[in-house]
Amino acid sequence: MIDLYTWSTPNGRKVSIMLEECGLPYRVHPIDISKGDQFGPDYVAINPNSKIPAIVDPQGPDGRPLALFESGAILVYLADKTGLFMPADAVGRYQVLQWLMFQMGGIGPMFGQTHHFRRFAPEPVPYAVDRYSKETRRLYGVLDKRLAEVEYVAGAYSIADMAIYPWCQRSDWQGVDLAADFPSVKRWQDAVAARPAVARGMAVPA
Ligand SMILES: N[C@@H](CCC(=O)N[C@@H](CS)C(=O)NCC(=O)O)C(=O)O
Repeated sequence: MIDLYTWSTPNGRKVSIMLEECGLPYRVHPIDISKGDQFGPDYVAINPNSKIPAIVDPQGPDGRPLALFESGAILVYLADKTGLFMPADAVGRYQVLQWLMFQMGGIGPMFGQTHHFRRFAPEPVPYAVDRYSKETRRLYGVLDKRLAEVEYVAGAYSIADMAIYPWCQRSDWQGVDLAADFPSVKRWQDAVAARPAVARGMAVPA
């Protein structure tokens, strides 16, 4: 059984969505990042970067336990392990990886900064709010254009959708009205939300 170390954030939920979609048995270990659990020595031994999520698969590719951190790497690993949510053909695989990297290098860090400066910064920093809010809207624009052309970000439903979706669930934190401003993202968001495995994954940790 896979051990999942996670918390109730978009990066954690990407992985619980994928585990639910694949039907892989897993055990949840909540790492309360508001209390500093990510810095405990037992967790640092699994993820030296002290961030959630991480997994330990007792049955790694060589039959030995494998510990993995970085949510994008975990999603690729689970897709390779199961043969699910990643196309077998090379072009399709690179399309998925492209949009996964768009999330990992763009949406995740930029939306994360928007959340920080709009909600959690101890003092108002108008320059940062403006900078990250603008970049968030720009990224939504790229996504909206893409989703006006295809049903899911890489064509068929894949780990790229699972990576992006939890970040879009916090559009209110970003000051973004998806229905009004990014209708194709909203259409896609509703389609992803309707998947029972996504609803279960978004509820982890309980
Ligand atoms: N690139 C990493 C980012 C992970 C990350 O930033 N996790 C946040 C929660 S969403 C975290 O653990 N924060 C705790 C901290 O910064 O101390 C990934 O995708 O796994």
